[in-house]
Amino acid sequence: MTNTWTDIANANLILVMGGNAAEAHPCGFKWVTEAKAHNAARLIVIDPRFTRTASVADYYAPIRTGTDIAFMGGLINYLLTEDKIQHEYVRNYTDLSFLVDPGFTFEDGIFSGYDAAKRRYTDKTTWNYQYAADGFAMVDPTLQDPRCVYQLLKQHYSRYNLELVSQICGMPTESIQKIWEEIATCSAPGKTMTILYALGWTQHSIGSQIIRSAAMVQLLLGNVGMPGGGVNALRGHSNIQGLTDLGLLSNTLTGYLTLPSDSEQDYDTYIFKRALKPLRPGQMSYWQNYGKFHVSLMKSWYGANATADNHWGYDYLPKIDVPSYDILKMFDMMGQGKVNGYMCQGFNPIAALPDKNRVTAALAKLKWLVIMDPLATETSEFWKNVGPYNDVKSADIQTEVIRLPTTCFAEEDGSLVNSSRWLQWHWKGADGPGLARTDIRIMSELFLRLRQRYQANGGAYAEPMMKLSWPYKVPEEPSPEELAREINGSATADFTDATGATIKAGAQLAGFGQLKDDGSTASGCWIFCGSWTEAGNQMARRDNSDPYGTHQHQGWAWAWPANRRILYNRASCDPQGKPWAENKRLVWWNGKTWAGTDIPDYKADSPPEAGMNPFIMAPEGVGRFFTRDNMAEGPFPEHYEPFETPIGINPLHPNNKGATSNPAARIFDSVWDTLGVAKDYPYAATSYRLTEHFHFWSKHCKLNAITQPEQFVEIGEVLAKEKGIVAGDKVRVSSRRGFIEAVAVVTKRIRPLQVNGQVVHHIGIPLHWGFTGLTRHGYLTNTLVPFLGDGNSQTPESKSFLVNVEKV
Ligand SMILES: Nc1nc2c(c(=O)[nH]1)N[C@H]1C(S)=C(S)[C@@H](COP(=O)(O)OP(=O)(O)OC[C@H]3O[C@@H](n4cnc5c(=O)[nH]c(N)nc54)[C@H](O)[C@@H]3O)O[C@H]1N2
Ligand SMILES: Nc1nc2c(c(=O)[nH]1)N[C@H]1C(S)=C(S)[C@@H](COP(=O)(O)OP(=O)(O)OC[C@H]3O[C@@H](n4cnc5c(=O)[nH]c(N)nc54)[C@H](O)[C@@H]3O)O[C@H]1N2
Ligand SMILES: [Mo]
Repeated sequence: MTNTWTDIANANLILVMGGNAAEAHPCGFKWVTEAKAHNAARLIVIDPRFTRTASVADYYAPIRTGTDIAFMGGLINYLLTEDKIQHEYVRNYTDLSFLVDPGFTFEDGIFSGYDAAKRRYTDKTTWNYQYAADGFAMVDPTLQDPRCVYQLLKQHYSRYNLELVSQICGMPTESIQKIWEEIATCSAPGKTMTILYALGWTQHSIGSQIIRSAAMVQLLLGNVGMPGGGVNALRGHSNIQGLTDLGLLSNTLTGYLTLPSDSEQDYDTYIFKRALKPLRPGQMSYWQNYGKFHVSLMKSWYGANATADNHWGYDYLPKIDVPSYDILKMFDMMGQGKVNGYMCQGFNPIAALPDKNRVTAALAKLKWLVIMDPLATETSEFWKNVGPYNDVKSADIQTEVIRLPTTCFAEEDGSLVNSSRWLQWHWKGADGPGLARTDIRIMSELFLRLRQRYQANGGAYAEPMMKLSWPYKVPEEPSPEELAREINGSATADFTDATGATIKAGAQLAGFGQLKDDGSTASGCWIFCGSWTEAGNQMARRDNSDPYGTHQHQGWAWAWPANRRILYNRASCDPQGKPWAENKRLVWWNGKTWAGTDIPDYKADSPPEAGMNPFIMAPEGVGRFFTRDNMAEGPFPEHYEPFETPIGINPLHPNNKGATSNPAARIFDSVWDTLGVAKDYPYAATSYRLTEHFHFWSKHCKLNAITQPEQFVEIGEVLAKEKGIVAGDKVRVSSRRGFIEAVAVVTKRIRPLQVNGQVVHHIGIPLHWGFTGLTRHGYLTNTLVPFLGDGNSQTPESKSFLVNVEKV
């Protein structure tokens, strides 16, 4: 989230689109209720299904899955043509005036630099600004130059008119018009809209670009950095925010530092690129400090073994030979027999990943599979024949499965990072049962034993193992407190910080501003620096007072970065440092320093005249409409159809020339043959969760199993009638990849949509059942989903695929 849960109470308009917060985030949703009750806020919900969130909305409109860019692109067009933008904000705080490279083009849905054979943009050099001789990007403050971002943006979205958006989205023009008008009112400085989204946006082959299109709308309205504004990802698992923060993706290090690639064997090359060196004149971006964060990380991991002479242990870091080893890539390799063993920790891939049969076949190629989980999951029994629910030939599967039972979060102390970036300490409720051990214990013992073997037998490159610092009181089980203190970081030598204070060796650091690149500081994750200081464990704070009445609650837990609750909050005031509106005060320049009810996202003593820009993580210092080369599929979001499209064409290119689906999505060669077409599978399916279950594990819990005991699918009344299906019938839902059978729930909540001259029906498929646990056995929903994903995040397209439905 750019903002925080509690800040939703400050919104005037709440757009829930691409999520179902009332069911998937019921606790956080109370801040929506709060905004409605005490701020007269209005709630708009856009979802293919009339959800529980929709049931309390002021306005609801249906949308065809996978078409949100068309809606947002149309909205951008509307805001520009109706002149409903926050002028001063966009002029000062965004890239609208920047001039773009003359070679940058866009034709038939494809930007310049595309290599059709490789299915990706191999040349992104034109996705850039024009630079003057002095090194600055060229700008045209009048916004008239045909190469300025404003003109290119206008041109790009001029195609997205009301009629066409309605044709693509299947949303009536009156609904679209009404929602656009209402959203446009939030361009007034005293009014803000917040956008809440989750998987209804991410789980598409164009997911990342849907989210960008929302960010663009919020920039046009001047709603980023504002109380009650922002683009807010409601995250999933209780600590999934912590997972990405701590660098558990295959290509990242902690705090969004990145792993070197194969071509970066040289340390200086690695640091220079990331610290944006050589710096352009006037260049911003806090990433200039990359070296300090990285050296401190290496000191944290390798202690005295990380020295200036060995480039802080740079050679100990793996160098990655592909862009990433994401789960799609790993399971594709596994399917090709290129993976011997797999450690599966707190993850149930045959239930969670797309195309269950493909995933099962991949697991069957492993020599060994280790499952670390409190429960006996479907993945740990993937080899077992469970009738129609897991129809495998056990005798053909030779994979050795080893289970290591773990405790769960309630059986240990520790911290969880929520969607608001709050690190909240929690305390153990009970000891784990039986032989269950904490994940920390299992991983530590594994490490110690591996190291012993390296010690005894040597190995190809033993240093990264042998040199790792392991300073814990009980080496077999470091305590959560020790780890949390280490992640915050401490001084490794006496030094004087920027404020002139002397920091003694061994002292806990107060914040990432103290980090150094000379080896005198260690910090396991720079953005967490400040969470466990000399003043103690900040994550354990539970002061919920709100002294300014602004819903920022600075004393509740600790938010990264620097306990700041709203990111880019400098943008909440005008260039002179005065809040855009009295009722939206957040931070301001008080004549001497930046102050406010949140921690200013800014150098405290840099006066407005100094002209520092608010988007401090970008080299330009401004919000970007034109992302340059950061995205896989281009600088502007463009609507592409789901890979399995119910209408067969992209209505933006009715002559069928150009791109139908995302030309830069993640799709492997062997997957094309597993895709279905509308002739055989006419219905648009989407999968989702229910309040009563958590993925695939709450079915092991009796009370949850009682509340939702049996697998069902949702079918609209009109389609049900056409198919002769009545509520309670058993139906078979099939895709090109397999089928499931479930009870039909016939509902008014899913309506047929008029799309591009035809009727599109949606089928709703909850995802919680399987062949283990206490509910009735069911089929894994992911039997149906295609094995492909977004080109940036590699998130599978679980929200838009094609199925057929028949009564059994
Ligand atoms: N009770 C419960 N809560 C949970 C979870 C759980 O399993 N159970 N899981 C947690 C996790 S890990 C996550 S990631 C979150 C997910 O949170 P959500 O994303 O809110 O959950 P989903 O149920 O997957 O809902 C997505 C909604 O998006 C809609 N949708 C589908 N396609 C589209 C589309 O193209 N456009 C639009 N506008 N909407 C679309 C669906 O109809 C559905 O209502 O929930 C978390 N919370
Ligand atoms: N079709 C379709 N597929 C989807 C989705 C969808 O909407 N549609 N949603 C996707 C999303 S957003 C998600 S997050 C995934 C969820 O996919 P998974 O994360 O694989 O699903 P969970 O059932 O939550 O599995 C988590 C496992 O962690 C175990 N666990 C709990 N606590 C601990 C612990 O402390 N230590 C260890 N080692 N294990 C623990 C649980 O027992 C459980 O088995 O599914 C994805 N798949
Ligand atoms: Mo998730």
